[in-house]
Amino acid sequence: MTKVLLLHGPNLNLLGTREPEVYGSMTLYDINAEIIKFGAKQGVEVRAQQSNHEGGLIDALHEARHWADGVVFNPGAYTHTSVALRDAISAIALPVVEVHLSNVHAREPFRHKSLLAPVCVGQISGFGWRSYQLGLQGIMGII
Ligand code: CA2
Repeated sequence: MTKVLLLHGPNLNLLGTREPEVYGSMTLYDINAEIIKFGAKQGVEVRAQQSNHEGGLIDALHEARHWADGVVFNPGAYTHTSVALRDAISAIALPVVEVHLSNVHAREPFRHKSLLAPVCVGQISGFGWRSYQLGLQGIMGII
């Protein structure tokens, strides 16, 4: 069975509590449940994790080498800053798709640049929680 890591970065544990106009009203639990259900319908096992720490996200990516076929990753603000996450994505040699709830290209200029997108198979941004669903469909096609 195909297995996918659904990985969420910093502050995404707060989804549904603040800024619904930017990030929607679903909680992280709700989003995970939708994506796990969607994956199961397609015969894909989705395991969800979240960390507020760069090192925790790096560890999750490293561990994914041993069990996952691909990764759907919302790196949050680390998208725009983290050379360490970029190196981790390059190192694991698994397909990773970068996803964002909001359209980062329509926001502040500092969000337009992703250090991670060049080492990902693609980037999906701006479709709310459905960005994760589109990301999963994309990674399934690649796997
Ligand atoms: O749009 C996205 O998914 C982002 O990855 C979200 C990050 C942001 O830094 C990226 O530029 C784009 C921020 C996540 C913050 O999550 C919150 C959730 C609830 C309340 C406040 C923030």
